[in-house]
Amino acid sequence: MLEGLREAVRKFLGGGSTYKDSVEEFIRDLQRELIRADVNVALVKRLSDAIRQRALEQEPPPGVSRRDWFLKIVYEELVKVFGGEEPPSVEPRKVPWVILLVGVQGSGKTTTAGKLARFYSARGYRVGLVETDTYRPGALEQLRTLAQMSGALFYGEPAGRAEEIASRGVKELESRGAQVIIVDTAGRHGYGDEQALLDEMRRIADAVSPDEVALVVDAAIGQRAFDLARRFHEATPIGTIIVTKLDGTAKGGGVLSAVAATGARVKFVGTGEKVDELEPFDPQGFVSRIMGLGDIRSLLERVREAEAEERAVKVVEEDIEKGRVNMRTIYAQLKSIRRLGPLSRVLEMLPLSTLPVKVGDEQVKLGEEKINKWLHIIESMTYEELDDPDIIDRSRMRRIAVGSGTTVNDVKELLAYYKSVKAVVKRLKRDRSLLRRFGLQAGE
Ligand SMILES: Nc1nc2c(ncn2[C@@H]2O[C@H](COP(=O)(O)OP(=O)(O)OP(=O)(O)O)[C@@H](O)[C@H]2O)c(=O)[nH]1
Ligand SMILES: [Mg+2]
Repeated sequence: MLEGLREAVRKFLGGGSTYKDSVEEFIRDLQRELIRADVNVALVKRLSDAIRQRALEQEPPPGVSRRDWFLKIVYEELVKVFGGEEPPSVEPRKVPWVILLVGVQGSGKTTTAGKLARFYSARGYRVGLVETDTYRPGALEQLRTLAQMSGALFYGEPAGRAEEIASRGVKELESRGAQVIIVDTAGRHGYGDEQALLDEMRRIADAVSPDEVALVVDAAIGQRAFDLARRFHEATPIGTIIVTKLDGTAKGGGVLSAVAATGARVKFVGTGEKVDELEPFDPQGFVSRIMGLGDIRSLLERVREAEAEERAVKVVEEDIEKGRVNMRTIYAQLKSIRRLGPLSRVLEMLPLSTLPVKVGDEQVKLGEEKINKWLHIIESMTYEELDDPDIIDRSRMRRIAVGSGTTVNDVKELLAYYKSVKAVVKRLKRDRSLLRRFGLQAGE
């Protein structure tokens, strides 16, 4: 599903045509892939517009290429389409946690009941399964076998009213200590229409007051899942959605985006017939996978680091402007020097790091090694010391040196550097013309 997206990402990162042309080409590839996966056309249009607009309006932080920045935007917009940032919680919030599985015939309810039993058993819960389907011959035995395979408790009756079986089943399993109880329902009825199914579902829900109603949807129905989920939701508020058979269709993108568009959450996806082929659905993981996991992970990491640096640089700038320098300022400054290297924009803006600093007779050169050592030293300081380094006396120096695996002399050297920076900043603050010359004035 959406296999072509990975190729489009690779092509885009590879360069070739101009940035603008590449963006348009990528958006076309993306649209084609999404529509092939049965994602709703209006949704695809909205997504493309959002991506294009952000790509035009937002500038990458320093150190991030425009292509990386663009793909980060694509990633974020796709995550929104497929369900948002938060992976859904699969943990029961009370005991017993009763899950009612509903869905049309053949969607995979009974199979999923078995998979859920296996999933929760593996997490250490005592699980119970209830079969209420008396229409489908063999349903009882199908689920009993699945229960045995995962060591779950089982309750079922060969005939009777579904809501009464459900009610007796939940009570019985609860008394036997089940912590997660999964109620399977029929997809096929004597009357054979959807209304009969929805009515029965409502009666069962009234009888057992489930903590979660999970709609089981076959991925092959694609974007039609939108209307299906809505109809079920009107009958009984659907808590979550489980998409099955994602392994067997190209329409996975359609079903996942359609479900997200209803506001419901996809909690699990089924990826095969076997009892362990069920996984919690994580929109971020899903989007990373379709875009090419390795590429996207490292790209997002690069952008995140650059953004953190940009914030650090802002802190330094603000502190300098206000004439307020403490060890946190030094830390932020050292970090930005280390990451961006001497030729970066940051250093041009920060006269401090280019000023020769005298400590005793030796001139301090801020080499990579020294910066790392100093960062360790600062990390060993208390909040009090960070805010007011002047309180660091001989005994505090010893403690900090031990804590950071350095020597008292190293700590002294850093403190001397701090004092010289502070002095420079004071001087800069006094001399506003100098400040202006270095472009550090607010608003410039
Ligand atoms: N490939 C694949 N097949 C699945 C998956 N989940 C279920 N199936 C298959 O789908 C078919 C129907 O599954 P059931 O669990 O019996 O469906 P149901 O919703 O209980 O059906 P009714 O009780 O008749 O409404 C079976 O052949 C399952 O093996 C899945 O995630 N992947
Ligand atoms: Mg069934």
